[in-house]
Amino acid sequence: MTATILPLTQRKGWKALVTHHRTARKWHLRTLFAKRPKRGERMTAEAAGLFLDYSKNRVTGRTVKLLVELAEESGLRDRIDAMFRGDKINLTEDRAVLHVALRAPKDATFLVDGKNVVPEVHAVLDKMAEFAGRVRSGVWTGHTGKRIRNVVNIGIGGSDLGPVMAYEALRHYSERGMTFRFVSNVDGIDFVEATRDLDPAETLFIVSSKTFTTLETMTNAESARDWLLSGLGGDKQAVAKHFVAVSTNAEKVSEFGIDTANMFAFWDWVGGRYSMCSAIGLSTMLAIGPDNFRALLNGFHQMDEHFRTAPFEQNLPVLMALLGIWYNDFFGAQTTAVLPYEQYLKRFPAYLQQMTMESSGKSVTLDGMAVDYDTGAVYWGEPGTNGQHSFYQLIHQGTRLIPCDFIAFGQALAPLGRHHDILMANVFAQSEALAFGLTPEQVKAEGVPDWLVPHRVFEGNRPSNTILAERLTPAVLGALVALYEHSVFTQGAIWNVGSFDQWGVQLGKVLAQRIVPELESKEAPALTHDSSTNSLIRRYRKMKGA
Ligand code: G6Q
Repeated sequence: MTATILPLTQRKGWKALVTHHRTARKWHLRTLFAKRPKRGERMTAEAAGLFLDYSKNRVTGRTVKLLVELAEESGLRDRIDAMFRGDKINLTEDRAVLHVALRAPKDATFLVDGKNVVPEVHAVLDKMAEFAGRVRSGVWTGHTGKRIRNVVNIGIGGSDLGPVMAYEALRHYSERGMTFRFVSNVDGIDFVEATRDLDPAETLFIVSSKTFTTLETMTNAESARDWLLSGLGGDKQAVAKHFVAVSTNAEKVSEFGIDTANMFAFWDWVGGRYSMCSAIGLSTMLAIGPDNFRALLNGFHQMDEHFRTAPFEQNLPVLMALLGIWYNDFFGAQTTAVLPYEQYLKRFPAYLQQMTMESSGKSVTLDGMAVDYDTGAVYWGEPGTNGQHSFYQLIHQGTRLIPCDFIAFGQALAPLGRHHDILMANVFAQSEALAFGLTPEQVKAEGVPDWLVPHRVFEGNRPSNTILAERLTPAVLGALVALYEHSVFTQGAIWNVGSFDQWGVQLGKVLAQRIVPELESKEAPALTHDSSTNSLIRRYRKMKGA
């Protein structure tokens, strides 16, 4: 499929962009807007409840055309079709990549090895809904007959970040009579703090792990079992009423002591960081209820369909991906800031960090050749307006180019006096200031003394996207997450990197397992690491009195 596609920097579209960039880098957004007064109305696109204004980017219609041509030449259309067809596009793990099947309607067909997986997806969703209904209504009780009031999700990485983000984002829709906590870190503090005020008799643990072998998760799950049993008098039967599992590994689940009847399955064609629509979303469903969870899936599906069918020049994920490539590969931008003006989205940047950086943090192509261009940008961000009083200074006046994604909503979920207008005024003011800045003449006209002028000048020309939606609903959250998922996919297709493996994560899993016995052994172990690691291990053993 990729055989006929040239290496990126040899593609016609790439070369055309290199030439185009020689002129484009001299443009200023002030001039671009002055020349095309309707730019702000025209450079927009809309889908699945999201409105994208990309006019404050250092591009013209021609730039977008060239970028789209690059996408076409890079075989993006074929890649999209291959993903939706269930081809094993995760080459290094020989797996299909079908998170889109997790949010497909019942009558859809998605084939993995010739088998339609949609019925299984819906069977699990129905099982989750039935379970969530029983817990939320109090029919499912704990070992002592008490109602479940606390849910603790134990998982890490892809088995944690989606659930935490979605819970925080959709808190407005959540069952307020229940408490939701998320334990991920192997640092015992995470577990201790999450459970210190909970009554074991009212607590349900969801052990979420695709492999059910992840050291952090299994360590936390074991501590949870001890905590529960010591709180409930040691009767092992209690585990069945207080533990459920979300996993692809039934054998390990039952080895742990969880009845596989209380296991919610998913499949190897669901990548960890793309799994929040699978049973990994069980805590989300418990919090917001099955109907809202289905609305969330439907929002994802709307964006999936848009991505699959819309022409590239109107395709939100494709446009955002191409703009990212423009700054990353041609302007040398190293990072992208994601700035939600919505407190409920406070964990969204952290969630995106995994999705983008684990997927695009690659330096060889799918054929194993070293890339000679930059791949994944560093993603980071904080909710507005807090960031404005901290790191925005560097975005406005620093030496680095930091493209920003502003995310905001027309209506507040909890309207309070003038708050929302003030919040929104800040979003618009920031993107305006970043784009247009303040010239020395404008600063002088304010009566600023000459010596102070350079400090008060804002060069402007700092690009941003603004994403607006009516209201943060479950469906809009789904569309927003899918927007970034497909944007990452598009960039991966153009960079020709494997967006769906994570060997870097795998390495960490193996290395720590090797050192654990060296820290725990009674006898001083024979250490064969480098001199730094050896002496750190010795120092630690001394500190803990070993
Ligand atoms: C995600 C990664 C990684 C994974 C965690 C947890 O794409 O693969 O973050 O989700 O390492 O793995 P388990 O779900 O197997 O515990």
